[in-house]
Order: sequence, then C-alpha cells, then structure tokens
Amino acid sequence: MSTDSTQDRLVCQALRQVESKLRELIQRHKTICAGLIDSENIPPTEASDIAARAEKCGAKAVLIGGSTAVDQIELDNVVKHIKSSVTSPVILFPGNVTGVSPSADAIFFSCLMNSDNPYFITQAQALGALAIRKYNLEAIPMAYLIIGEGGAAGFIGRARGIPSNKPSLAAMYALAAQYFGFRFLYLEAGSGADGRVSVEMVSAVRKVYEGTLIVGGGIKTADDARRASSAGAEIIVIGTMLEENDFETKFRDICKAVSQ
Ligand code: 1GP
Repeated sequence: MSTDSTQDRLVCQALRQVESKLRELIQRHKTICAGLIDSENIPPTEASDIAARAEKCGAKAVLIGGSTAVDQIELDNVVKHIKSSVTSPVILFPGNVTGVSPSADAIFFSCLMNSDNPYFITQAQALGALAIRKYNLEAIPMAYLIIGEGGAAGFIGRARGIPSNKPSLAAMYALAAQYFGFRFLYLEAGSGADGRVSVEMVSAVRKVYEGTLIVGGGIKTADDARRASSAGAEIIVIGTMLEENDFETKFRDICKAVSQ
C-alpha cells in the first residue's frame, strides 16, 4: 500500500467518510439500495461487471461478503476489481475473520447479537480487529440480527433466529443495540430467503431504534422494497437477484421504488 493511500485511509477512518456518505445519501433519498456481491460465488471480472451495472441502475453502495467466504486472496481480488468499476462506497460485509480485505473503503463491523455462540458476538471481531487496524479500514459498528431461519448466515452464525411473527422480540434486541451504541442495525432474513422481514417487524424496530436501519434477505420486487422503506428501512440490500443474467429491469425498479 502506498503512503498516499495509507494517509487517505487514516483520514477516512478519522472522518468516518463512508458512514457520512451513507447518511448524506439517506438524507437525500430517504432509502437507498445496496448491491451485495458474494465473493465466493462470483469471480472478480464478473463481480466488477455486476457492480457497475447495479450502480447504473441506482445502487448507492456495494457490499462484499458471504457467510461461507474463506478465501481472502479471492476476496481481495473481487474487491479490487469492483473498486475499479464503481464510484460508490465498497463496504465489506464479513461473515467471519476471513471477510477482511485491505482494498475496501470500509467494513461493517458486525455483532451477530442473537447468536448462541460467543465467537460470532465478540470473538471473531476481536481477532479481525487487528487486521482492520493494520489496514486502516473505516469500521462501521453494526448490530446484526437474524430473523427466522436466516439461511446460511443463520446456520453458520449459530443464530437463534427471531421468530418472523414476533416483532416485539426484534424491537427488544434493537433497543439493546441502541443502548450499546451501534450506529447501524441490519435485520437479516437470509440470502435467497423465501420470506422477508415483515413490515410489522421493520416498523416495530423503527419505533425504538434511532440509528441507520438496514433490511435484507428475500427482497425480490419493487413492492417488497417499497413496503420495507415505508416501514422505516433506510438501506435495502439485494444480493441473489444480481446473480441473474438480466437483473437490470427488476433491480432498477426496486431502486426507483424506494428512492425519493
Ligand atoms: C443477504 O440480506 C442479504 O445477506 C441479501 O439477501 O440475497 O436474498 O437479496 P438476498
């Protein structure tokens, strides 16, 4: 890493540049869409092409991660390729210590609050923290809650998923996240989930949580996204859809539906 880029990153961390950028975009558009790329499923060249097309459709950020992503060399390659093809912030969304790459703009420093395994609540974070500091990555503190089964994220993270029909339980965790000082909270139904986080749950969480609210998992239509946005979601994450060859029309509709 050159001295210049090290300096840039130090400034980035101090000013919380990516976090500020996300807040500014949310203030302007009310809700924004982020595209999620699974570094394990998508090779670097294809990933950069998908990210560029998603950005053209209206995505305002690119998240890179995956619950089972373990190849850090591959991850760094994907991040570098995507960085060269988009101007939006490129943010790591790690499922483990292997989700850290020096080339990203920031990392969602996540605590899987409803895991039964302390490894996913604080231990992986303690191990990963050293690399984050070494790379001067901007760390954005985020509470991560698995709703329902939560797909691979729920299984790997040993989550005790919050029952989808119990919004009050999600609100309870959200309030705890608020008191812990997490500036972001992600309600996760799981990648490719059949269902989604319910409108009732998003609303219940919104009532008690004052930080930036992210919702993802199983969102497939503009209506799904519009409902989540109306209930208070500020960032909608779309992953699986971007792996379809001709995702643009559907994805553009979703971005338009939530953005003001
Ligand atoms: C998964 O919430 C994200 O972590 C995105 O979910 O792949 O279902 O869009 P999808």
